[in-house]
Amino acid sequence: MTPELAAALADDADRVERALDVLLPAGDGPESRLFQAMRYASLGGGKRLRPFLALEGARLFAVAEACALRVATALEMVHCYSLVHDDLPAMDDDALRRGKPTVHREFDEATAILAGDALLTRAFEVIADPMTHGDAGVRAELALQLARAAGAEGMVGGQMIDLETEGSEDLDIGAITRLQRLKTGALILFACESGAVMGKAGPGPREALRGFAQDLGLAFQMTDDLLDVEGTAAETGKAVGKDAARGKATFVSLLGAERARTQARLLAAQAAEHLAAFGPAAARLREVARWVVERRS
Ligand code: GRG
Repeated sequence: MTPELAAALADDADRVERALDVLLPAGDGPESRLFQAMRYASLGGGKRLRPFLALEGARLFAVAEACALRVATALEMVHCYSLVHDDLPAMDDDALRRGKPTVHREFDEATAILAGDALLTRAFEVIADPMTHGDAGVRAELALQLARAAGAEGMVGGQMIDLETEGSEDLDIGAITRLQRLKTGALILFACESGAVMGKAGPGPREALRGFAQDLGLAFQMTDDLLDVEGTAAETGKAVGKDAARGKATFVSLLGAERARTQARLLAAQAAEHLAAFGPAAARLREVARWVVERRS
């Protein structure tokens, strides 16, 4: 990663951290345990890739930073909720996430379910708030797109396919690609396109960002599959070797590590090409595509 990209990622991560701190107050009374769990799930960890994509996308259209930050932070809340629920005993039953005990291990299962629910709903509360954007039509479109990305025809649908097909021998590359487009790709697509929604961009730039996101999402997932095979828990902050242990078909199990790596790099390069028309303004997005496939966490 170039020092410029590292600084930009760190800077935006810091902004998101501070926004999460404000938007997820500690709370008091008997429900304070819920607020603590929401904060535990969201603060102090993660690469903050999705918010970075949203903030950088918004910069292409000169969207007000405060508006973009609220959308980026809401998106991160949805992502954090998905991690909390994915780690539950009924799903992946994981003990480690972002280098610390998962929410149900640190608190308890019921609290983890509620914290996930409350993060998801808080995200939509943030998007719908007039402070996020002065134009109610833009707020409605953001809510619609985020709901589609996160719901049954997006991330949650992808998770269902994942659970249903676990251990199945029949999954081919087309089926895995579809699963991952929903499970991880849909939220990455929202991240990349949300700036164009906030900036009321025309169909050309929106299509370019969608193309970028689709290739980036797959490259991201291929790298995630590679890290599950080749990474360590110390690097990734989560358990590794899980896919093979569960007999999951992944890009790596189907293509082999070397082809998956080559394919991920090709997709990252292709992702960057979609942004040609933005010129130097999209340099950081192009750079982040390169980093996504070389990352170790
Ligand atoms: C349970 C509703 C529900 C959805 C689960 C996205 C998802 C669907 C589960 C996350 C589990 C997982 C390992 C998915 C594969 C790729 C992925 C999304 C990894 C985690 O994202 P990163 O690497 O995590 O951006 P950080 O911690 O850096 O934010």
